[in-house]
Amino acid sequence: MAHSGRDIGGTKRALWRAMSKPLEGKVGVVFGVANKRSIAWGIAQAWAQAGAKLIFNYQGERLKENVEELAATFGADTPVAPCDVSRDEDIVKFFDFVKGKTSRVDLVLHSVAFAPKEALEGSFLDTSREAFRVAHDISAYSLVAVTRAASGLMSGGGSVVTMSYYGAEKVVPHYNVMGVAKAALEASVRYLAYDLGPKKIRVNAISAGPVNTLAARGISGFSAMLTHYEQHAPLKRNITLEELGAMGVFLASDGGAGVTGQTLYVDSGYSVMGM
Ligand code: NAD
Ligand code: 0WE
Repeated sequence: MAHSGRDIGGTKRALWRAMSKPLEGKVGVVFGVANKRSIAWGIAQAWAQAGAKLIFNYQGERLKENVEELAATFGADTPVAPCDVSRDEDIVKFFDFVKGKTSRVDLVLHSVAFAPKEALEGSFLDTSREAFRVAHDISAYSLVAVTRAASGLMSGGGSVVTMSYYGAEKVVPHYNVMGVAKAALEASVRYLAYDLGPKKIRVNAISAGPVNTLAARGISGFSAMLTHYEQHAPLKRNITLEELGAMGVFLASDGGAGVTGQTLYVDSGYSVMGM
């Protein structure tokens, strides 16, 4: 009786731990924190809360202090290193740094996008060859490059999560070449899922409703978009970083074990509307 009582206690504790810390023992690499409003920061906080140890990139010296300060909230020893994803040599150096900190990676968050500002202003028809190239390089190809580099360290399988937006499948005025790049990103998610499935590495995208971040703030008419979602989305409100974090934890954990190649919407239901 005393013996079985101890066993049940141990089983209960293990169950409680699995439920409250679903990412305990996992190591994650996070790309795309610029500041505390970044979607990457929202998902990183949820991953850390769920028990994961994290390693962060920052894009350039301008963002170094920001990211170091945020990362340090998970402990002063949280690794942070530079990586501009448009540079192959940066990606090699960054993953050499990662290898110095951990022998295995389980999770990757890719929360990076960029198009030259002028490409998000006029009409899509006027997109230059260079703006098209840059948008696709940084916003879509970088997922392939980062996933390939990380997959060498994902010996126990894992989960790769990237961020998309509805402009990938429907026309959102002024999203322009970013919409085309997000379509390439979502297709890349499917092909990567096929290639990496045999290694038990899952690859998925979260398609987020509008969030007031650095990348969004520069966009003229962005606050009108937030209001539009409040009026027209089924939930009649905008989404939160916490809700993106919760979806990030689901995809990273065993809850998402059968899910790969997908684009999952965290958009207050906006994308189901026909009018
Ligand atoms: P953000 O500005 O906080 O994050 C964008 C990040 O991309 C920054 O950290 C920036 O440093 C990084 N980045 C850009 N070029 C880079 C490069 N060459 N190398 C390395 N990093 C680079 O804005 P965010 O809104 O959090 O954007 C994150 C992701 O979420 C993007 O993929 C964006 O398209 C997507 N998204 C945003 C919204 C929104 O409304 N904010 C909605 C849906 C999807
Ligand atoms: O993916 C994005 C934005 C990504 C982005 C933002 C910028 C602003 C600064 C990419 N490149 C740049 N380049 C810059 O110079 N979103 C989903 C947010 C967003 O951007 C829009 C949107 C929405 C939503 C642009 C036009 C219309 C809607």
